[in-house]
This record gives sequence, C-alpha cells and structure tokens, in this order.
Amino acid sequence: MLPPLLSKGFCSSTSLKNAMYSPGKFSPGYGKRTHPNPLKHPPLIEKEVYLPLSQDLKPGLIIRSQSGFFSVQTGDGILVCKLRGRLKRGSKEGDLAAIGDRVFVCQIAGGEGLIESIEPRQRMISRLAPLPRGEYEQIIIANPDQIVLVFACAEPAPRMRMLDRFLIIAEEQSVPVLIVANKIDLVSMDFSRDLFDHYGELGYELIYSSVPNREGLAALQEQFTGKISALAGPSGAGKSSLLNAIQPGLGLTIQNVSQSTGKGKHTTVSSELFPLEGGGYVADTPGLKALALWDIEPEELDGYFPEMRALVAQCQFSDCTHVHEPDCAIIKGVEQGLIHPSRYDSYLRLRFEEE
Ligand SMILES: Nc1nc2c(ncn2[C@@H]2O[C@H](COP(=O)(O)OP(=O)(O)OP(=O)(O)O)[C@@H](O)[C@H]2O)c(=O)[nH]1
Ligand SMILES: [Mg+2]
Ligand SMILES: [Zn+2]
Repeated sequence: MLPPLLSKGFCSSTSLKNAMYSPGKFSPGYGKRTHPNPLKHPPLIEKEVYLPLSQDLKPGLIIRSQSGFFSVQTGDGILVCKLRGRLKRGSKEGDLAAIGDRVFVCQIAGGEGLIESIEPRQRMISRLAPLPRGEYEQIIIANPDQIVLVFACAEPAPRMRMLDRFLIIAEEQSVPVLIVANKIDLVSMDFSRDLFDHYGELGYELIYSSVPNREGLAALQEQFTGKISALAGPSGAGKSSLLNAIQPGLGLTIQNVSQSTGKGKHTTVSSELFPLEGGGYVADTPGLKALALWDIEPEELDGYFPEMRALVAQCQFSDCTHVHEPDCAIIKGVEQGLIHPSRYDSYLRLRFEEE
C-alpha cells in the first residue's frame, strides 16, 4: 500500500502562492490575467483553473488510474498522485480525471505528488452510468487521438453491426478512427476487400494486416507513433497479437488488464496507457464494448452515418425513417450503390431493434 500522502512540504499554500506570482513560465490561461499588485489579491488563487508552471509544478500525463490514485508521467519519472482536495468539488456527477488527462502536479516526496490542476480536455470517450440519484459520467479515456478498431476478416467472422456501432460512438465523441482488418492470411484479398473497402471509401483510415505474415504492421506502427490510441474490437480479433508483434511484451500486459476489468467486476476499476517505444501510448478499452448509444436519439441516428448524412436532406419527409416512405433518398442511395447494404442493415437494426 502507498503511504499516506503528505499535504505539507513543497505544496504548502505559501509555496503555492509564491509559485502563482513568481515570474517565469506560465500556463496558457494564466498568462492572460495581469494584475497591478497581485500580492494584495491572494484570493484569486483558489479560483484559478490554470496554475503557472514553476519549479514546484510539473506538467504530466495520467497514464494509470486506480481507486483514486493516478500515476502521472512527468519529465522526470512517474509520480503516484491523488487529486488536490479542492479539485474534488462536483465529483459526484462524474470522473474528474482519467487516463489521457494532462495535468500539473506537485511532487511531495519520493514518487508521490498531488494533482493541482487538470488541463481542459480536447475530447474524451465517456459513458453515463445510471445511479439511484441521477447519472455518473465515467471517462474511459481522455484526449484520445484515435480509436483503433481491430476486426478479423475471419475467425471470428467480423460482425459489421458491432463495427458500425463503434463508428457511431466515435462520430458521436468526435474521435478519429483507424480500422484494422486483421487475419487477411486466412481469406483471399477479394474477400477481405468486400468486407472492408467501403469503410475506406467513407473516409475512415483502413489497414489490412496479418500477424504471421507481418503485413500492415509497419503501417500500423506508423499510425500509433506519437498518438494516444484507444484500442477496441471483439475478443479474438488479434489486438494483443498485433501489439505484441509491434512491440514484444506489450500485448501480454494488455491482456491482463482486459481480464481484470472484465464484465461483472465493479470493485477495482483500473485503466492504463501503455507507452510505445517509438513514442505515444496505447490503451485497451474493453469499456467501449459496453458503451450504449445513450446520447443518440433514434431520429438522429442517420446523422452518424457519414454517407447518409449527406443524403437525408433530400428525403421527401423531414421525419423520414428511411424504411417505407416514398421519395426516400436513403433507399434510393442503397439502390444506386451509394450506401452499402450492410451499412443500411446496421442502420435499421440499431434504429429499430433493442440492443
Ligand atoms: N491466422 C491469424 N491468426 C491470428 C492473427 N492475429 C491473431 N491471430 C490469432 O488469433 C487468436 C486471438 O488473438 P488475440 O491477440 O488474443 O486476440 P485479442 O483481440 O487480443 O482478444 P481478447 O484479448 O480476448 O480481446 C490467437 O490465437 C492469435 O494467434 C492473424 O493475423 N492471423
Ligand atoms: Mg487481447
Ligand atoms: Zn428517407
């Protein structure tokens, strides 16, 4: 167990005040505020969202989160941190910090620190968990640069509806997507292209890969480099194998995490960003599978299919469900080959069937 975190030392309020007003490097938001005689106005401190960079405050990235403890990667190593008390206000509505968050920490002693501030998120993948009193927003990952969706061309046969569901989640959370069509060694190239090429045509990044033949691995590695990637896909698709092939040893660890956060376990929730040798991080996100399309009204669903989004305005009825209506641009689109039948099928099932 970790020893209790100290609240004195480097992080005493005096030292913070000094840090606030010491000249030097400041974080973006703070620099805009200037005050003629700041020492007369210390109450500002509590209200600041941004804190200045100083000797005492280091920028870092949360790479692990477990039971209120956060491992923060800083320029000089990893600090195990808790959140500074005043940050915890409002914590009943949702997670305050998560893997992928950029933070400022102050080191206390040894490998410990306190998270003093959290940078605004560019984006995140989150879900709403229902609670007796309202809902709780659980952040699966903050600031992902991309979601990498790994599906096998065979063994197991890809479930296109699951892929389309992931794509809707990515659209909804505004996270770029990379689709990896793995195990191409098990099928003909024509077969795998029939399954996946139309996703590339829709504008999604697409890589065909095979672990035994090392096909697509260099391209995949390049896509991972320097980014925070959230990995998802059905069990058996080859996520661990691909990571292992790119960086030996990494996949194994990820499998363990995947098991420890498996369904039905609510006690210890841990998630982790694994550093890549070439720069960047990858996180296994089993939580994505359980993500419901909670935020999407049925009549908005067509807007999350890029190829439908462009056509819906041409339907005769503004509330067209694209099933039986006359002059439906979507039905015509399917007939004319503008919309892939499998995508239309996903739309119908996601819209009208209980998941
Ligand atoms: N033929 C072939 N087999 C593969 C390929 N990639 C992975 N496999 C095999 O597929 C099986 C499942 O691979 P994993 O890497 O464990 O799959 P996973 O996506 O990590 O699965 P979970 O951890 O359960 O989510 C293993 O037996 C791998 O050896 C591939 O490109 N071609
Ligand atoms: Mg795995
Ligand atoms: Zn229509």
